[in-house]
Amino acid sequence: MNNQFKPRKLTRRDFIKLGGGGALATLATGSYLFKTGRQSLAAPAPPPAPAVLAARPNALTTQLRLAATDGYISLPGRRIFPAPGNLSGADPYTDIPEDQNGLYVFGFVEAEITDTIADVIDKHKGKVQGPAPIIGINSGDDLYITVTNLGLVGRPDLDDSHTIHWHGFRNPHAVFDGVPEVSIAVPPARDFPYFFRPRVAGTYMYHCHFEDSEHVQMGMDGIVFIRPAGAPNLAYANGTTAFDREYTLLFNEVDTTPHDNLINVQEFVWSNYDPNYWVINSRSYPDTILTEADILGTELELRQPISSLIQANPGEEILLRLANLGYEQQAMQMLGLNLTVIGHDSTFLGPLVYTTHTIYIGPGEARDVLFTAPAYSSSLPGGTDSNGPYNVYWFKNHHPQRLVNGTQDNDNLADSNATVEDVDGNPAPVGGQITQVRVYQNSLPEQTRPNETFGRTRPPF
Ligand SMILES: [Cu+2]
Repeated sequence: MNNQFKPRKLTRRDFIKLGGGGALATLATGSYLFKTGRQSLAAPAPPPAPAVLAARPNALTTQLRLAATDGYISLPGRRIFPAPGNLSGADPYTDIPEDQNGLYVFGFVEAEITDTIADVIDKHKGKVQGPAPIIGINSGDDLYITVTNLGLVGRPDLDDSHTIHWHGFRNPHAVFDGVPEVSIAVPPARDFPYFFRPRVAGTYMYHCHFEDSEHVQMGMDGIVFIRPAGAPNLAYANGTTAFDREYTLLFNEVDTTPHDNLINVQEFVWSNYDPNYWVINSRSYPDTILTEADILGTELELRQPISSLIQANPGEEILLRLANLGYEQQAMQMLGLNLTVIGHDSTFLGPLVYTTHTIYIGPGEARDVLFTAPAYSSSLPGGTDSNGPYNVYWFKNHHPQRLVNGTQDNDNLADSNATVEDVDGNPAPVGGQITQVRVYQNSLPEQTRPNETFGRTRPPF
C-alpha cells in the first residue's frame, strides 16, 4: 500500500499509452483514468458501501412518465377563449378561435407509464400544461422517470430533443443529469428512462436542458422536492420544520415575443429579452388565486391546473416551497405575516434560520419558508368564499412593474391594464406575481397533497 503516492502530471507518453483514437476521445478517457488511478493509490477506498447499495428494506420505487410537448396556455390579456370560464362544448384543443391569442409554450405533462409511445402521442401531443407536474419523493426511494418526446404540433419542422435536468441534485452520473452535451437527449418519438436515488431533503426544481435558455422560457420546468425518510410532515429531518400544509410556488417571468416568434417561425435575439408577464405556477394574477374547484370546466383546468392560492386554518404551520426558474431575481413580500426561512437551495439553514417579510430569490434558487397562520379576526381585511369568512394576506412581488399583465417595463401601467380582463371578463387592474393567503375559521379539511385547495373563491357558491 503506498500512502506516499504523489500526484504527477500526465505526460505526453502516458497520454499516447492511453490509446490512439480520436483526439477528443483520448482526452476524455485520459483525464478520467488519471483521476481514478490517483484516488485509489493515495487512499485505498473502503469496500463499496453495502449498507446503501444492498438491501434497503423500506425503499420504494416510483415510476413516472413525463411527455414533452407543446401547446397554448392562457394568461390575462392572452386568453384562448374570450370567456375561459365556459368552454361551452368546444374542444379546447381543436376548436381554437381564429383570433385566439393564448401563449405558445413547450412543457411536460404526466403520462401513463404502461402506454406505448404511439398511445402517449395520441393522448398528449399538443396538450401542454404549465408548469410541469409537482414531483415529491422520499429520501432513499428510487425514482424512475421516463421522458417521452412527442414532437411539436405547432412547429412540425423542428426536431428539438428534450431532457430533464434535476437542478441542484447530487447526481453521481452525468448520463441522468440531462445536460445534452455530456449525456443523452431524447429526440422526437423516443423514450429515455432517467434514474434518481434522492438523498438530501429539500426543494429543488427540474427543467429541460436542451437549448435551455429557450426551452426553459418556453415552459419546460417544474418543482421537485425530497422529503426526509419516514417524516412526511417535516421539510427537513429536524423537528422545527414540521408543517400542516404545503404549497409549491414556481416563479417565472415571460417575454411573450420569443413565444410569438417561435410559433410564427421567426428568430429571437435573446439579448432583447424583455419580460411582460410575471407568473406563479404559470398563472398571472387574478388567475393565481383560483382554486381547483374554481377552474373546473375552464381552459385553466386543462392548461394551468396548479393553484397558487395559499389557504390555512388558524394556528397551522404552512410550508412554502419556492423556486425561481425565470432569469430575473424576484423579491417576494408577505404583507403582515412573519416568514421563517428554513432552507436555501435544499439546504437546511440550522442556526442560520431567519425571519423576514421579503424573500429574495434568484434564477435557479429555491427557498423553504414556514409561517404560522394567525387567528381569524373579523376586524382584519378579508372576505367570504365557499369555505366561510377569511382574512387575507397578500404575497406579492415588491416591484410594482411586475404586478402587471402584458406590460413592457416603460409602458403606462394604467393604460395598458385597461384592456386586460380577469376570468370573468372584468377589467383586472393588477396582475403579475401576486397571490393571497386566506386564513379561515378552522373550516378547511386536511390537505392530502401539495397545493391542494378547497372550495370556490368566486360566487355563486
Ligand atoms: Cu426541451
